[in-house]
Amino acid sequence: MAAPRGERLIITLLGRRNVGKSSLINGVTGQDISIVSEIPGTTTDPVAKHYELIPVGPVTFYDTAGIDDIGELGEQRVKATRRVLWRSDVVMLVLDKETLDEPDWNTIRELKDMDIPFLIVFNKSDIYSPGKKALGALEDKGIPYVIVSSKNADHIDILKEKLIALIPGYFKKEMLIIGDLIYPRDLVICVTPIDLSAPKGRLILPQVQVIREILDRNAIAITVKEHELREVLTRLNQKPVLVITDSQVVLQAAADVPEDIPFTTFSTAFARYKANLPALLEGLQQLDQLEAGDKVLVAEACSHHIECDDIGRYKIPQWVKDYLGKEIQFDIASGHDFPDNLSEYKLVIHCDGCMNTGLEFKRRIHHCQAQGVPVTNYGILISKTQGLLERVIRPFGF
Ligand SMILES: Nc1nc2c(ncn2[C@@H]2O[C@H](COP(=O)(O)OP(=O)(O)OP(=O)(O)O)[C@@H](O)[C@H]2O)c(=O)[nH]1
Ligand SMILES: [Mg+2]
Repeated sequence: MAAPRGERLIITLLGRRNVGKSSLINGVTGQDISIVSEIPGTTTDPVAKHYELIPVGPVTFYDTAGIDDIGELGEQRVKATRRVLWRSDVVMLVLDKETLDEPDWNTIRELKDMDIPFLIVFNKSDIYSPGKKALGALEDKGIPYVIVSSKNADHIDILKEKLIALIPGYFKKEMLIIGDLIYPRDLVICVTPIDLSAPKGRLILPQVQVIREILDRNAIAITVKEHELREVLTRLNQKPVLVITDSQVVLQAAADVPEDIPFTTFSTAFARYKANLPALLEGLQQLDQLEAGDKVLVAEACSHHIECDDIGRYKIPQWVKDYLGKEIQFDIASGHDFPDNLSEYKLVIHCDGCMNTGLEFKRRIHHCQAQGVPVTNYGILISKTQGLLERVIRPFGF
């Protein structure tokens, strides 16, 4: 079964033109996916290849255009490569020469700044050997490297091992969404509104993941729409250990759940699981400081979810205006285009990141913090505007 996009590890091959990025993707996956040629600049657009990396699971390899591409088109290609970089969980920086020069060190610095784990791959070992000085410098800095030949399939197995060693804990399922709050046979109620903006014929990914986690814990998941919540609570002969609701109906759901039953929202749970809940709570404090005319950026991780579109464009601005009683200016950033320069914004309100891997969400938080711009997310902001923030963060010990 295909893994949901938000759960796929993204591994990107980065490097100058002609170093053998495409050959390596073909070598690692054992398939001829990317076109290989001796002409520099063969790969123009990022190419995604889904692959089952044992024992990690489903991953996506991204082949990219050379980062030294030139001319107007070249510049656009480099930009496209950068966009992929933002979403990458792990990077393989491919080189095909003995020494590391200034541009290589700049790329290394950039990857470090972006907090992306990376591996240096010296490719084409059949025709040269990386110099002692270069290897010594990498060792001194604790940067992992591997020496391979995609042509002869030399050391591709070692490359895979080193790659797996870099994979963040998040993907190794070391973290839980709500599983740490529940025990076997516990009852958990999930409140999932089905309105016009809900996707046809299915639940959204965070809801599915939570239900799965409840079942994995041998607990009992009851899924209801907000209208049935009150009735279900009266029909149960046991108190649920948690009620978790979609943020959009948090006000209505909270009114139906007695105060002594732990109550939260999917997005609060996901902010803790995937992002950085303390940082998002800190960013949220800025809401009360906003003045009329201030600019706020609403950022969506994906551009194709009608349900998110509606929340970001209409509901969030309205809730904020109602809460503050002030006219605030809203800009929208959608998909993988997250602005480099955030200086004009007083606050960034990010979507809950269901399609983002944890790292991309964290990286964006980091990016906002580096520029001194407070950042928060949809779900906890909505809870605050409805006066329910304290209640939804309480189950997590805040
Ligand atoms: N000798 C040798 N040649 C290699 C090796 N890997 C790739 N090549 C050759 O290097 C050239 C470039 O390979 P590609 O895989 O197209 O390189 P790329 O980095 O994807 O290049 P662009 O898409 O143009 O940026 C081709 O002629 C390959 O056959 C290797 O391990 N050894
Ligand atoms: Mg290529």
